[in-house]
Amino acid sequence: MQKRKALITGITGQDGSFLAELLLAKDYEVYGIVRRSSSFNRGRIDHLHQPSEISGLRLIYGDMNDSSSLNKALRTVKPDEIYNLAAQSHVRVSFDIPEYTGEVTALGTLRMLEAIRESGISPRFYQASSSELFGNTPEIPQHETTPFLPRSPYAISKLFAYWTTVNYRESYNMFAVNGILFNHESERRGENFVSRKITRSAARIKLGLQDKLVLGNLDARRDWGYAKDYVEAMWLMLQQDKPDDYVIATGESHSVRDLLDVCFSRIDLDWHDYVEISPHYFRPSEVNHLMGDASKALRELGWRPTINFEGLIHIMVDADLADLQANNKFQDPNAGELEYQRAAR
Ligand code: NAP
Ligand code: G4F
Repeated sequence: MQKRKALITGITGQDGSFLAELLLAKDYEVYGIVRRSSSFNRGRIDHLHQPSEISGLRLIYGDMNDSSSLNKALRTVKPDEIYNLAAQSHVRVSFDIPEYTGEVTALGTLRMLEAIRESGISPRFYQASSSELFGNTPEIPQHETTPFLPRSPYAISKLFAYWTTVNYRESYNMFAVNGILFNHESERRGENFVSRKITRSAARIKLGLQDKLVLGNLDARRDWGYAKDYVEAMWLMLQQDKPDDYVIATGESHSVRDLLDVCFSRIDLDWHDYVEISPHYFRPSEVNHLMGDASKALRELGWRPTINFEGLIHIMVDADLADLQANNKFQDPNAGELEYQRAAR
């Protein structure tokens, strides 16, 4: 029997790497679109990229801002499923580069949907929508019918992508779905998102590599889950009889302060001794409280999270400690600190 073929945009990111692992384990042929970068950007998928004849993973150069590369990828791969995970995904950064964020995150999705329409094939399409769509809605918890109130160029770009996906489903009868995923993290999370910034810094502080951690708003509340659980939900959405949109969340919310408590107590330190607050890390407009109601996903997809908040933060800080120790990054206390502080936005 022919293997099913999946095409993943954003395969080099946190979710792309976990999704590629999941699909390879399900015996898919996996194709990933990667963009050219001056420094190596495949650290998260290196372990999967053995000779492709063995691993079933193949990488193709392309970019969400380059329609012809998307058209070509569809023509050559002819995928059964497409997972559109590529985005400029950092909310704070989207205020600095709003136009670029819109290009990649909003128009990039439109380009991919148009490429599908023009290709003459009928792959199932997953769009990486976000709880940021809900913004500062007064409704808590948020579910599929909660009105959207986006608060950043990122969220507005994702709103465009969300409605474009719905529109292509309704207008062209495409199997196109939105996964409205709440925050999900892991040991592979980018180091400038708050969870990983905290776990990485805590591990560095524990090993004497860093003496302070500078953060922004500690009162923001998020519904944080484990990325590995969430990619399973993406796949499930594309296995249904009919296309629909689903909220994926744990149903619990915690503040950034709670995250500091759990993380630092895991390594027997008191975060109050190390954390400083800087206006630099506040956003022009903040999303205060996100908490999702994933009961539709539980009912229709049979999906539920397996890792709770505390378990997630423990996985992350333990992995950061182990990584720093294994790579002897703790032997020179000054190495890389300045560079690290600058990069951790
Ligand atoms: P991530 O780690 O930031 O990964 C983003 C991916 O997009 C990377 O592979 C990146 O490539 C790629 N990309 C960026 N610009 C591109 C372009 N112009 N052309 C092609 N590829 C491009 O994000 P993530 O956390 O895995 O999230 C995956 C998706 O889910 C994103 O769309 C994000 O907005 C959305 N989402 C995430 C969460 C969450 O909590 N993680 C929640 C809801 C929705 P490089 O490696 O080359 O930079
Ligand atoms: O970790 P964050 O940067 O994630 P944010 O803004 O919630 O966005 C993430 O989740 C979305 C889903 O809801 C995704 F769509 C999006 O792609 C991304 O993955 O910030 C979380 C909270 C914010 O309220 C922020 O103000 O942490 C607060 N925070 C406080 N100090 C900080 C910092 N955030 C960052 N990145 N850095 C800080 O120093």
